[in-house]
Amino acid sequence: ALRWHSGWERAWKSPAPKKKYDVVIVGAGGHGLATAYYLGKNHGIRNVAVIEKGWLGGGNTGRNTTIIRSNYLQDPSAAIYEKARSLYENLSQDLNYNVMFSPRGLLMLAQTHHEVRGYRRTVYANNLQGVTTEWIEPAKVKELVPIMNIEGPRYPVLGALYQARGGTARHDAVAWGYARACSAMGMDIIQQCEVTGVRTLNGQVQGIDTTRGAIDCAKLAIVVAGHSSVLAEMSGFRLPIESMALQALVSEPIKPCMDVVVMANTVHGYMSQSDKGEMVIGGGTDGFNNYTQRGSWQHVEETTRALIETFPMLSRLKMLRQWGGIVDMTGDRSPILSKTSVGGIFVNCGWGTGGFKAIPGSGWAMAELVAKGEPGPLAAEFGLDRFKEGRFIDESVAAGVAH
Ligand code: FAD
Ligand code: PYC
Repeated sequence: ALRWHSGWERAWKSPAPKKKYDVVIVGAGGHGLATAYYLGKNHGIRNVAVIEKGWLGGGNTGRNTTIIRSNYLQDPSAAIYEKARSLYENLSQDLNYNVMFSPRGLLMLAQTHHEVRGYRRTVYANNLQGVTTEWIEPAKVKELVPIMNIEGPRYPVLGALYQARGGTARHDAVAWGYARACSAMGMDIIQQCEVTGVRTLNGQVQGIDTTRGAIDCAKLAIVVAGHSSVLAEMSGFRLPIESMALQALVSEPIKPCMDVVVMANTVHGYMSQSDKGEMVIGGGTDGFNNYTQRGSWQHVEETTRALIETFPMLSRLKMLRQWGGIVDMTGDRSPILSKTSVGGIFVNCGWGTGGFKAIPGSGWAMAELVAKGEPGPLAAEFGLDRFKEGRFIDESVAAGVAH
């Protein structure tokens, strides 16, 4: 039967770069591709190239643990993450590509009294922000996750912050779906093309140098996550970003045993079950800055040890593989969507350990910023000026991942 599997049309074209574009986006991760998509869809700007040094989706977009939620504390965060979550609800239909959005429910466990107070506060904030979350008691947690030990003894489960329409999506499909839609709009997605320099004249962007030649552009969007500081340096400014590896691992596949996503931020680990049956597990970032896209033994041990009291079944599971991605951390754990000191250059970065869930909302807001030259309501609070003004959007608790 497989002999018919030939001559398939490519999902996206692989053109040679043109000499000039209205907008060049560096980075074909989810955020870069979503920015391109909403530039075309919402603003009619289609003379766009997305430049990628590797393969599209090969950065953090293809390395994350696919958790989607919008249970943040501060108003600007709740707005952009909830916009993203609500776009995820219909993304498969919008892109005509199955991104396997699975709003299976997400729990953030409270395992200290401090966390109980913190998450109750988040529920109140979310209710005011129009984000549907609720506080649930231990018995309800046990009902939702029968395999969980809620008794302790070290870290009993005291309740949880529950978002019923949080969940997961297939990370590659999100990148592929956006890429196919961008290509269909006539945009150029250029892979295996590294940006090596940014050309400016009198404080205005002129274009980029790449391993496939020079490309001119009227506007440049830098959307490269862990390499944001590198691109900023090429452009002649600095960013308040630190890069470090975040790791994850999966177990051997087992029969369905947990149909929600669980984050246990005090012991520090989180877990969901993939459609293939693997337990998808992650912990905190590496404790030092680095550009290492790989896993390490220490993390396998630390993360499984952290989760084992709450999930005793983990003690008998074999781990199958592990990996890492380079995440871009800001001091307040909130993203940057901003103009820069160079005319025509915009940055979208700082999503750190939590940007997969934000992809549609971030792309929507970034497209508006690039198209109009000024941020719209979703991006307005996330400018670089907040670091000078001390106007931080502190999400170090909601980020949920130790750093
Ligand atoms: P990327 O997908 O990294 O894309 C940036 C692209 O830029 C890369 O493809 C890179 O090759 C390219 N690039 C870099 N330099 C250049 C250059 N010079 N020239 C051309 N191209 C260049 N978030 C969640 O919301 N939920 C989760 O469960 C979650 N889990 C995570 C687990 C792990 C292990 C990791 C690593 C991250 C996790 N995240 C999670 C975070 C999330 O993955 C990222 O915030 C998000 O994917 C960032 O997307 P991006 O498009 O900005 O970056
Ligand atoms: O942001 O929800 C998140 C997350 C979970 C695991 C890594 N990031």
